[in-house]
Amino acid sequence: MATYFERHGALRVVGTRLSDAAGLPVQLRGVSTLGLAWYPEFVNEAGFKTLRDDWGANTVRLAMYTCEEGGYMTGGDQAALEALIEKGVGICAKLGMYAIVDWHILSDGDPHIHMAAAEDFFRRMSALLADQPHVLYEICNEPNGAGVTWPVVKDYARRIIPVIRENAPKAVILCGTPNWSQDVDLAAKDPLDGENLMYSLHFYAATHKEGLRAKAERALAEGLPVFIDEFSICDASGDGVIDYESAAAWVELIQKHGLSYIAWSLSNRDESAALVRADCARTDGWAESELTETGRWLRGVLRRDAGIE
Ligand code: IDC
Repeated sequence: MATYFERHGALRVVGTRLSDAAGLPVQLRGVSTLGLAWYPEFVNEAGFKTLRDDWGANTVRLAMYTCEEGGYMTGGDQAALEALIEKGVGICAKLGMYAIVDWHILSDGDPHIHMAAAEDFFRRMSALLADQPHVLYEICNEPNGAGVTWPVVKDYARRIIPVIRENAPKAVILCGTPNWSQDVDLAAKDPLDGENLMYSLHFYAATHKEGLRAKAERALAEGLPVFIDEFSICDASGDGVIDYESAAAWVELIQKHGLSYIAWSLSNRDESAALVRADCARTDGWAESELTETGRWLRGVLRRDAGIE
């Protein structure tokens, strides 16, 4: 069977929708790694193949923390991290999946803090991956903090996007939004200029409910292309109880608008958001019983959307 990439090829943005070369809407569905520095072993071909064939995923997000422990700017081995991204992107190419290169800011709430490093990173990564049309670039995971307003994020984006465009003029670029990538309504009032740009919306279903869904609806109604490049169904700490009712309401919104969605996280960390059980050491070929509650829920949603069974 043709892979999702074989069927759709290079992507572009048409109106609010992510679309393929022929202009038909596509929906990227998949998982995000946890910090690449922490769980490098999950970037492996057999594991991604399980995600593709058994779960029905068509995309993997490669999350590289900038400032958490062992991050790119906080003592991490930069060459090793970049090699891991290149490895993940290569596996996705081989399997016909899409790959998202994520500059995962978090405690560094203002993306300007490491602006020069971000420029350098995206210049080199986009040069390295220039001829790989399955790659999307996510330029700042979750801007946050007092003063990190949409104009501030927009200023950062206006500096980084041209750097990527020099090498990958048509690649889809995902831009974070203020307040941990929740304030898509602010971006909708004042979007960036340029093509093939989408805006991040992140939710954790037990914390984020009607209020955030309403924001998403407003942004979409105003024509903003929204991409859910991170979410889970527990609370915003990545842990705590799962809220299945809120999760179902989010799935409804996702399906209503054909939004792309990427779940946090491909790891066996002992927390609710992890997809693999903490007592399972496998990095591929997981049995259902080796998945967490979140993992089993996600697999079900992905399989249904992929038309498996
Ligand atoms: C969390 C991880 C957790 C880790 C922490 C670091 O799940 O294991 O210790 O980061 O501070 C986000 C972030 C994402 C968070 C996640 C859960 O993008 O990095 O991961 N989350 O808190 N935004 C909302 C929730």
